[in-house]
Amino acid sequence: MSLGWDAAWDAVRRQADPDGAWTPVRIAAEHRGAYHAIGDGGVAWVELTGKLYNEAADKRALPTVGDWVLVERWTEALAGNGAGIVRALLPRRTFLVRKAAGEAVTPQPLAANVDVGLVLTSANSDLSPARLDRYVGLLRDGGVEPVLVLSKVDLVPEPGAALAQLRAVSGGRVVAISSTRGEGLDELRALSGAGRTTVLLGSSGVGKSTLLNALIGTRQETRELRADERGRHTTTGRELFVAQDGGVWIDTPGMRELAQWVEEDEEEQAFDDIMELAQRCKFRDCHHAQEPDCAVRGQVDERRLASFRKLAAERAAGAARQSEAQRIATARRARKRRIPGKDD
Ligand SMILES: Nc1nc2c(ncn2[C@@H]2O[C@H](COP(=O)(O)OP(=O)(O)OP(=O)(O)O)[C@@H](O)[C@H]2O)c(=O)[nH]1
Ligand SMILES: [Mg+2]
Ligand SMILES: [Zn+2]
Repeated sequence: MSLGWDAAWDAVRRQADPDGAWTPVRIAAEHRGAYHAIGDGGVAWVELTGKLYNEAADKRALPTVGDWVLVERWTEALAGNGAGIVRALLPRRTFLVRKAAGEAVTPQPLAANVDVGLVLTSANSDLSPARLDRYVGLLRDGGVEPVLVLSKVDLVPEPGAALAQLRAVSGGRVVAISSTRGEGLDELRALSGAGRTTVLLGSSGVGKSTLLNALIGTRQETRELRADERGRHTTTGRELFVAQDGGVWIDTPGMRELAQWVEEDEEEQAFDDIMELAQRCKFRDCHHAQEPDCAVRGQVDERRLASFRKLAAERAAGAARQSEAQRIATARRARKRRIPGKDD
């Protein structure tokens, strides 16, 4: 097993489990209350104890994709004999959390222990610097260096101008790729590679899963898009994959989980200027109303600001409704998708 495990992780593990009674495994996918974990011997179900679950103040205290956890009954779980039991969550080296853009929505963990963050934007659609900037911010806040990727360059005659725009956003590395032609993939493989963990981020339809398929040949569902269509959601959950070369990759669903950011792309673009100004507000959750050191108030038309506030409020309410609906749907699915062997 490598999956990114190294001597430093071993030291952390010995602190949490001096007797070495538990097995370190990595969370590969989340299903409310239960997880797929990957470790020595393969993939199996693991579960939290009620105690761990109840003691968690919010989702950040619970395992998420990419986390290292110590489990009991791993061998049994591998044999399909119930789920392994998560006894400890090892401290994260890096941690990506979606913070609510304006309103008080609880923080949503995206991935843990990521080394490289690829932010994709496709060459054949409008580039939103404000949106890219938010991904870059999310990665940097989590301790991860962003790499901006211009995808589908096979669809445009000249990507030069778009690449220059991307460089202006991050000041970091920018890579042009075509998954269909295989261009730029070696550069991405060189960034990732054995023991490193790379997360793919970006709006729905930019080609994250297609890239992953091209890189590691995992069968990730992709969807054919009509030429004029903006992306629709295909990938439905975050999931961790291991490449032949030992590199670890985390695919994410475009904007479904990040609903509050860009569910309504068009609407948001109408407020790009406000979003950009808002980055200089003193408070991250500034409502641009009475807050001190607001960079927006007074800079834009008051009526536009009012509709922006309205949109932000609607979106917060929508996100709350959606997460409740999601909770119910996932609980239902989890009940159906019983852990093999557990209840038989
Ligand atoms: N021409 C061309 N099409 C591509 C390329 N990469 C992806 N596509 C197409 O773009 C569409 C969307 O690709 P996906 O990989 O499903 O996009 P995604 O980012 O995973 O989308 P979500 O899972 O919804 O977040 C598919 O029809 C792909 O075939 C590319 O390099 N060139
Ligand atoms: Mg996908
Ligand atoms: Zn403000």
